[in-house]
Amino acid sequence: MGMRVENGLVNQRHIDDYRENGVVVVKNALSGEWVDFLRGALDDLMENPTKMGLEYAHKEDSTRFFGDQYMWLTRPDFRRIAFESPIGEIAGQVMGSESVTLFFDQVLVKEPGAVEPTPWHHDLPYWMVRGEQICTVWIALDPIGLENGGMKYVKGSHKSEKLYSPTFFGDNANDSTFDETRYEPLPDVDATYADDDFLTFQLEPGDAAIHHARTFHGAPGNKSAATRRRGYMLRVLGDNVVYAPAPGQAKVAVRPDLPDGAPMGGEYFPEIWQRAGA
Ligand SMILES: O=C(O)CCC(=O)C(=O)O
Repeated sequence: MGMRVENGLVNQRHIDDYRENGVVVVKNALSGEWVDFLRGALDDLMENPTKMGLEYAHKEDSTRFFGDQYMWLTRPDFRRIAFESPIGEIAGQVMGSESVTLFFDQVLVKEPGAVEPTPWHHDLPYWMVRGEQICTVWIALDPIGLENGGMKYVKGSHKSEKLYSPTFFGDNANDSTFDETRYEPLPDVDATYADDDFLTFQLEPGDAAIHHARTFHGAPGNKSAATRRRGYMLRVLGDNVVYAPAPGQAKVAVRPDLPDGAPMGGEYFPEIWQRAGA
């Protein structure tokens, strides 16, 4: 693993596709060594969740649907992934930013038989930030397709500035403070869009799907009998992203010591990548 080098994984097609569709896949974003390292960290985390850890499964016939967030704050293994893996650089190249700031890390694991879907939503209304260069790098740690809960995206949905209410995940009221909301609910996405408006991908371990914070996305449950669906997410900020706390956003582990409207940064939101020469 070692030191990060400027990698050649991102080309102009990735940048153009991300801009046009609001999502793009970078194949083999992480090496097999990183995938093994992440899987090991995740195994341990599932036994020892942080205080942000949650069990989302709520249906009687479901299996485990586990999530956790902000792991890097307390765990050296997740800190290492955030700071030393190529993920930050890949995000910076795809977004076209001068630098990348770590917002937070997250995992979501749907074990075979975890039937709960991930409801359609977009991320920005959940988050205490405002800006254009905000994205998620979603890393597959298993072979993942629609059958075992692969994500679906609405092509180009990031282009509208309009924001919609956050949606509960797994019916679990603990995952947020959505007591007030400023936005109307997201329309019925499945009914509103045509088949060719949706993008889905077959991901292999180490592949990264990068989506813009306004892109609509959701996922079915894991209907596979044997294939786990482990996803690791790094949520990152490019240039000109500011702190924008508001009612109705998701619960967070830490807040920046900043006034509303100040550029995001500080010890809990560190820079993880800078463009060479920037
Ligand atoms: O992994 C999932 O099912 C949902 C992930 C998600 O919503 C996200 O990465 O923003």
